[in-house]
Amino acid sequence: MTTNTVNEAKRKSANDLFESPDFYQIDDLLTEEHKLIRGSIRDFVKREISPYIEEWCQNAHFPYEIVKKFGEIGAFGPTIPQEYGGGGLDYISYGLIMQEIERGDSGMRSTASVQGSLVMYPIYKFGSEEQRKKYLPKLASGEWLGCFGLTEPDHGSNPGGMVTNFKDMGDHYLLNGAKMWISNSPKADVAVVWAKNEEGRIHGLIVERGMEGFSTPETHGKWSLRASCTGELVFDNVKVPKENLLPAKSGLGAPLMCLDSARYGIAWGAIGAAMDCYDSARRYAKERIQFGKPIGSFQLVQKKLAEMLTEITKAQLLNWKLGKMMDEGKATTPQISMAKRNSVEMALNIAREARQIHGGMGITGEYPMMRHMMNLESVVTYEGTHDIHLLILGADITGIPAFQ
Ligand code: TGC
Ligand code: FAD
Repeated sequence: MTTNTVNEAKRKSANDLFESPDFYQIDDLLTEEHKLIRGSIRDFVKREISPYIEEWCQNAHFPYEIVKKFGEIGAFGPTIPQEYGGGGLDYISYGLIMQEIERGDSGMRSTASVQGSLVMYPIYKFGSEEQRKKYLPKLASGEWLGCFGLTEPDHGSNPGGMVTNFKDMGDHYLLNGAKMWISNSPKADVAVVWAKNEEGRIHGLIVERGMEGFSTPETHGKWSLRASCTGELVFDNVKVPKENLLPAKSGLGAPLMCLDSARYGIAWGAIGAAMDCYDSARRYAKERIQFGKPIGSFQLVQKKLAEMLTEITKAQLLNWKLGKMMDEGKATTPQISMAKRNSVEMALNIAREARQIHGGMGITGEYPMMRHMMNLESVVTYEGTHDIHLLILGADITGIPAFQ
């Protein structure tokens, strides 16, 4: 990309005209507080993300300064109680925050959802009171950045097979192994790491940057989530203090509970990416003239736009209901899988169709579709692949797990 093209992309994204569709008056289901929260995050994205995101992605740059800014606007741990620095908000608010941030960029939403759902949530849910007090306020404010280490080089969809392990050495634990594909890892101050003890039981451990034998090499060359940093976690005889073990829950169910919360956030986030693509396509269809008319006057273009709006509206309603069930503590893992899977597939389809409406211009950084599309190729894989979520639903429907 030439400097001129980057500048043009910056100029366009700086002038962020985004308007969200609300075809079924779903705003009527939101409280005034929900709308205020959504508005403030939308303004933040227009001010702090849209003007720069194209350049960050083109240069594969993670803007570390965004961490503190996310802390200031309450994007980290919105559902964690206020006494620990969280927002004390409901799950609809959490969803709306993820939706607005991912409307800006999925990589930015990754930074926020890992910190809230995968780092703060396990410390809050499974941590001791001392751990909560030590870590949560600093993570909520963005003073510290966290990451979540579950996936390993040979164990992605099947985390239960993990080989990362720790031994009880009397006054400390000795941690060995490696994690791969870890969002935030190269810059993280704190890692929540899942590892097996000598009996093969999975536990969560809090590992801090600076512990001897702990390193976080960055993964380069991604075509997706280029504004998010991704890396490994390598543990070479790391001495972890005993007070860093999360005491309240062990077993694979503990990290899977965290994933429920993060997958819920992704279900909303992906709608944000879809809305951004739809909004750009709607605008372009009215402005772009071919054969003497706006391309939006052709039936084939209208079909694309009508189908996009239909799918966004269906996903909005599904997510809103899921949010209510989350607040009531009734949402099940398969219900969350259905929403994550539906939203991401819907967003990917809309990104592709919206790209087509923009013709050749659609492949440039002047418009957001290619960036969203490439980002969504990670979103459809992480937090459980599209097919794993289908199998979670299949197991729920039939009572027969088909994972192996
Ligand atoms: P399975 O036998 O089904 O379950 C093992 C144990 O866990 C219990 N359990 C749960 N407990 C609480 N909440 C849940 N949601 C639970 N789901 C299961 C279950 O009852 C059982 O307990 P027990 O006491 O009987 O042992 O486990 P399985 O090994 O057959 O695996 C099932 C499977 C494949 C669905 C699961 O492992 C899975 O979800 N795999 C996908 C892995 C995944 O999603 N990884 C994500 C890594 S993190 C990430 O991608 C972050 S990206 C973030 C970003 O940048 O935004
Ligand atoms: P595999 O598990 O090897 O799957 C490969 C293919 O096989 C997939 O299509 C899958 O659906 C299919 N497959 C596997 N098992 C079955 C089966 N039983 N039946 C049918 N099909 C099957 N992980 C973390 O722990 N923390 C993070 O912060 C994190 N961030 C990530 C960021 C990015 C950008 C990416 C790309 C990944 C991240 N991940 C993270 C890892 C992510 O969760 C895994 O990539 C994902 O769970 C899939 O694992 P895998 O890549 O090893 O694929």
